[in-house]
Order: sequence, then C-alpha cells, then structure tokens
Amino acid sequence: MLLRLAALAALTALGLCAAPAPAEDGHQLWLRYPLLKEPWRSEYRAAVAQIVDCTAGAAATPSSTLLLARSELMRGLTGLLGAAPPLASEATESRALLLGTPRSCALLARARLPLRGLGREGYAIRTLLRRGRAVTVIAANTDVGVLYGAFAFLRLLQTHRSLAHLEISSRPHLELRVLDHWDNLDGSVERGYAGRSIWDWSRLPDDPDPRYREYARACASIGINGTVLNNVNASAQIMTRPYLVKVAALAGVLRPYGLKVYLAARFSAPIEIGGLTTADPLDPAVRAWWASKVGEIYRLIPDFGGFLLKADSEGEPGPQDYGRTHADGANMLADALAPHGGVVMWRAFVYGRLREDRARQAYDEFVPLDGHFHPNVLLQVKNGPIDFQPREPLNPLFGAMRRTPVMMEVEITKEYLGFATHLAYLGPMYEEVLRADTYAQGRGSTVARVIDGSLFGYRITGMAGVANIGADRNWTGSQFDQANWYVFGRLAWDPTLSAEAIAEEWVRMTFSNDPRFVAPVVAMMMGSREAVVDYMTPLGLAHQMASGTHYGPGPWVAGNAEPDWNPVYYNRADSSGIGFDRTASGSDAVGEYARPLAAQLSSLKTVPQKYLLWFHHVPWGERLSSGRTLWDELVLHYTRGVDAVSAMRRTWSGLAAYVDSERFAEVAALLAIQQREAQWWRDASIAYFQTLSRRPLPPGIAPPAHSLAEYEAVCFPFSPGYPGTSPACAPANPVIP
Ligand code: GCW
Repeated sequence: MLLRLAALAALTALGLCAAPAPAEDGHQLWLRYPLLKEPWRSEYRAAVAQIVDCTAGAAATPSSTLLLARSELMRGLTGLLGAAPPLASEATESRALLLGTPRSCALLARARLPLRGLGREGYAIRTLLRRGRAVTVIAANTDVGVLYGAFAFLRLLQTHRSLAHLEISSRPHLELRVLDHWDNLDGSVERGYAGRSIWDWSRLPDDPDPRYREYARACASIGINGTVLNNVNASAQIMTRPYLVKVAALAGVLRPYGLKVYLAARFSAPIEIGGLTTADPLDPAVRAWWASKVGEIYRLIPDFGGFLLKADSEGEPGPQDYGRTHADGANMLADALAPHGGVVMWRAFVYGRLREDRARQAYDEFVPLDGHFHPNVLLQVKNGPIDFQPREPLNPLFGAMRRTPVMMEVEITKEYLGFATHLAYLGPMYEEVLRADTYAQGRGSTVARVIDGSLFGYRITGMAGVANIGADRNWTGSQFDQANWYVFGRLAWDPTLSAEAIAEEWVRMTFSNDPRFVAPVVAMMMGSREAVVDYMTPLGLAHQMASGTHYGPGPWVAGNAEPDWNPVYYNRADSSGIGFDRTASGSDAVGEYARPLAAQLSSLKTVPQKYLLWFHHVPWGERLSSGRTLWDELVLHYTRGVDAVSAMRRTWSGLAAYVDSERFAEVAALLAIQQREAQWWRDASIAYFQTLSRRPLPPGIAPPAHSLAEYEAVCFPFSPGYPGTSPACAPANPVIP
C-alpha cells in the first residue's frame, strides 16, 4: 500500500498522472484564488515582482479598510501565484505594485494621478513608469476605493487578462448598491431557498459569526455597499434596544468592507413598541417618537444607512391607514433621518382594492405624488409592473417619476424562476430591463439612464436586489445561483456592462479558465433564463404559479378570494383565446408608457412577441409572424423550454473533467430536478390550456404524460421559503409526476 502511494505521489509529481480537482463545496464563491497554470503564473509573477508598503511617512495611519485591501491582495497573489511577492517599503524592483490613496501613500501623493473623476468609491489601476521602471498602482480617493481596486486587480489575474499597460478607471454609476434580505428575526427567510438566515441574532452582539466577514468581503468584491438586514414584511422588534445593539455589532463587522447597514422599518412601530395609540405620520407624538428612535440608532451606528419601507402593501401597515399619502409617510421618516444623513427607500410595490388591472396600480398611486417627496427619499420600484415574474415589460414608473429619485428593485432569489434548484442566470433579465427604453425623453431614455440619474438629474441613485443568501455552505442554495448575486453587484456598479461578459468572468473565477469549459457554460447560462420563461410563462404570460408557495404550475387556479391572486386572472384564457387585454380596449395599462412605446405595445403587429399575451387577448387561431397559430406557437415554446433543459444537462454531463467532483455532482443533480419540473410545467400547462383551445398539438409534439385532473391534484408539501403554511397533502395526492 505504502509503495503504491509512493509510486502515485511520484507519478503525480512528474505530472504523468492528472490529479483530480480537489473537492470544493462552493463556499469560496468566486474568490477561490487557485494556483494559476503556466504560462499565466510566470507571466504574472514577473509582472508583480514586489508589493510596496508605501504607508510609512504618509499623512494617516492605515485604516482597517486599507489593511483589508492589502491583505486581500496578498491572499489572492499567494493563492494564484503560489507565493506572495515580497513586501518592501520602496519600489526597488521594476514591476512593483503599490496601492493606496494619496493620503495613505506618500509615493502616490507625488505621482499626481488623475483621481478627481473617480468620486468616493472609484479606483484607477495604472501602469506607470518611475525612473525607467514599470510600476503598477491601484489608487483611489478613499480606502474603500482602494479595496474595490484590489478586487478588480485580482479579477484581472483570475480571468487571465494581460497586466501590461494597464489604464483602468472605474467608478460606480449608482450610489446605493444594496442587498435586501427578506430575513425574519426567527431565522426563516421569506422566499429564501438557501437555508436559514445568515444572521444569528441569538449570538449577537457578543459572538459575531465569522461568516459575516466573509459575506461582507464577497459583497465588497463586486461593489455592493449596503445591506438591509431584515424582511420588508418587518417586525417592529428590530427597532427595540436589544436588537439595535445587535445590529450595531453587525454593522461594526461589515463597516471596514464599505458595507452600510439599513433596516426595514414597520410603519406601525410607534404603536407596537412605542406605546402610542397611533402611527399617523402627521401626529406630533409619532414624529417625535421616530426622531428619537432614529437618534438612538445613530448613537449606536453613526453611519447607519436608513430605512426601507413596505407600507400599505399586502396587508402591511402604512400612512393610508390614517388617510395620509405615501408621501406623508415617507417624508415623516425622511425628516427624522435627514439630520443624520440617512435615506428612506420607499417601495412602490403596492396593490389592493383591485379595480381592473393590478399592473396599473403602483403607477396610479405614485405618479400624482411626484414632486411631493423630501430630498432623501428614493422610490424603490420593482423591474416590472406586477411582481418579479420570469418576464415582465418594464415598470411604467421608470420614466414617469421625474422629480423623485427612482431606484430599481430586482429579485436575486428565484421565487418565480425555479427557486435554487433550477439553473437560471438572471444577468440577461437584468440587462433586458436596464436596456429597455422608456422613451421618457425620446429614444435612448433607457431604464439604466433613469436609475443612474442622468435622465432626470436625480439627487440620489440606487439599485436593490432581494438577496438569495442563506446559511447553506454554498451561500445561495446552488452553485449557479452565486452567479446571480455576482451579476447583481456588477450591474449595480455599472449597468452598461454586458450580462454575457459578466457570466464569463464569473465562470472563469468560480470554475475554470479552460476555454473548453468557459464557452459552453457561458452559452448555457445565457440561454437559461429564457428556458425558464419558455417552460413556465411563454409569450408574455405571467403569474401561472401555484398559489402561495409559487412552487409548480397552477394555470387553472381560480378559487382565491382576491381576483389577482389567481392565475386565471392573469392568463384570461377561455375558448376564444388567451392573454390580458391591456390596450385601450381593455385596462389601458399600456397608456402608462410614453407615446412611442405605448403605440408599439398596443398594436398586435408591432408588440414584441415576448410581451404578446401581457398586452393582448389573442385568439387561439391567430397567425403570428412565424406563420404558426398562437396555439401552436405556445405549445412549441413550452416544448422548447424543456428541450433547452435537456441540452443543458447534456452540456454539463460532458464537462466533468473540468470541475471537482462535488460541485459537478451537485449541479448534475439539480439539473435532473429541473428537467423533471420543466416537463411538469409544460405538460400541466398544455393539458389545461388545451381544454380551452380544443386544438390538436402541432405534428410530432408529444402530448402531456398525464391528464389535467392528475396535474391539478399534484401536491408539493415541502416548498421552502413560503411564509404561510404549506398545503397539507392528502395521501392520495400524487407528487410531481
Ligand atoms: O413577490 C412577492 C412575494 C412576497 C413578498 C412581496 C414583496 C416580502 O411573494 O413574499 O413579500 O413580493 O415584494 O413585498
């Protein structure tokens, strides 16, 4: 045995026997820093011959943020190159690397770098010539800028970019780049599919979990600078003293990484924990309570970010309970926060007292209030007008609020896109909405230009993502869902980046730089969200998920008390056709868009096919531009979605040689679940709609495997992330066919 081991070791040392990739569980995310292969290792070793500690003699002692930047660089280079370059106090070597701000590094102060345009968080990475020697500098105006620069520099090595003649300047396009955690204080996570909450309130403030630092480091590596710790369906308890002390401890851990803490506030907190009889925003006692509560928070957390509010929405309390407006409510909190520099992120996700079309409601409520909000209020608007569906057109509030800063909220957690088990890379979805044209100021008025403030000159800008992070070892419930956290951060930093380029970066850092792996995996990711749209809600359908849990198909569901909790409300399918008429002959939601866009969406001839049934009720036999009938097209889309998942499985099964066995097996197992559920979605949807269309399937297309009655009886009892009680399944209920 010993001899055999020795022989194996010798062979491995000689490189004659390929060592299997060491097992990984994904915990290290995209910050793995594995030893680079040649020729990259030698090239980069030559390019970074020395790291210069230029803090001696500088105006300030290095901050913890600056020390983190340096240690990250050391850690990254040690991993990638096999050893960290030597640290010296002077640039004695050609190809020395130095990092810092003009204040923290005397050499940089003398170099007179053009840092003015970089703002508070941007960075420059430059190759300079110093007395004939090439020196690489990572420089910024602030220490957190240096930290971002250090991660960006490491990314160059992680993705095999050249380090010659670097001339990079980067600054965030948006100010607030925030994760919204829907984490409850009991440790559950609403719509969370990655295990329990990472915040362990029971052990704070004394024993902060080391994970908080890892979390903050990962956020910093992609430029995320804020975190809302608790669910928007908020408990007032978070504002009590014991919790605030815990929040302060957490804020202390996150701060050096540039991550500010925010809280979701409960509007009725003055009653629930303040002993008042009202939460009326115009009541002086209520205003005084909030002012004093905010003062208490800032004494504990001097750089506290502010509040996120879900008010008068889905049963949450709000100013309308007192006959006041959203502006009254938001301004009251804004006034309390303003002296301390805090902001209010007021959500526009409101609906209720349904008139005719839920898609119209947020617009109808908020547009009349434009101009009435105080300067430190942002309106937080979901990407689409209804709710994080696999595909929605842009929310008409983008472009309609000219005097109120609008920030965008997207869902990173995949509530409506297959939870953590289905592979769906959301980059293309975010990109689709960021690039969508509102036409608010003529052509080119993209959502990106609305939220980056350039279109209307907003005072504050931002983007929020509902986090998909939990206590699972791999953070997000699956390997590929890490990419959604990643792409959110990168696009919030720069909404003009391409989803595809970001996918490639992520794949290279997370798995491998081998082109035989990178190309097929990026292609698979880029098609993955469309595959989900196809097998769940093709051609502009929405909200066809089972009620409550949102797990699996339920296009037939009609029995919920509120009309807009029913999938039939959204599909409007009957014997004549399918789709929601939102043109002037229907709810006229289309009229909420700027003229040229409204005209394009209104006409059956010009509406993009992907939004067809969102805006139109279309006869089953209608001929589409493909020459096929609507019914045939619909069936083909469902089928195409399932086929795309089969193709992803085939692609992945050929890639075992490039991935460690643990992550390979996990992805393969989840793709198998996805295939089964994609088939379920397709078959159940076709089975239901066929009872209305009464049309045959196109030739060569397989019929659903089971009857509609069987699909209707399917029960999935264990849906994670559901805030209510999951349906009880009778023994006779089949599980997913
Ligand atoms: O999509 C819906 C979710 C709710 C969520 C709500 C919201 C936090 O099903 O679970 O509540 O959106 O965004 O407020």
